[in-house]
Amino acid sequence: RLSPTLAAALNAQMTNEAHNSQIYLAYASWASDKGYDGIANFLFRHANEERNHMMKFLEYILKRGAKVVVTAIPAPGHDPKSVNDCFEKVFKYEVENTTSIYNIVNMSLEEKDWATWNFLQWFVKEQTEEETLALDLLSKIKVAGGEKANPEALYTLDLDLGKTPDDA
Ligand code: OFO
Repeated sequence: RLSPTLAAALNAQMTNEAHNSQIYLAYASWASDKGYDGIANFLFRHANEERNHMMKFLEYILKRGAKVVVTAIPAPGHDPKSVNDCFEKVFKYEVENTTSIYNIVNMSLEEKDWATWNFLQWFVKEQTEEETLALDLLSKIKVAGGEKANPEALYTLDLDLGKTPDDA
């Protein structure tokens, strides 16, 4: 059985994942409105991934005999100012999420709850991949000299992201 401390932390993390899903939904809608259909497509798919993460936490909490607490999800905040700003923010949120997951990994270690420790390793790997992806997209925009300097590079990025396959 999960300790009350770990159950609370995992429930909070479940809400974090739902919050990230809302952020990606908002950014995807923003990108679509700006005519960046590929970027929107990528962000909509990512919103689904975050929702799947939320479900993984929910199912794990239930499986370990603790209570799932579904709460309100904070609003996503302001729209990005540009594509660069969008991916800067995405990277920032992913780093925050990684920190939050590492904290729970640490708690599970302290409690010697190896099942939870093991469950979280999937997320440790996933966060590394998501941070790398966001950094990679940011550097593609920057190498091209920023979106203002080179709208064609942005156009290519938009096309590429429209083709990125689902991976969650
Ligand atoms: Fe849930 O992986 Fe991003 O935040």
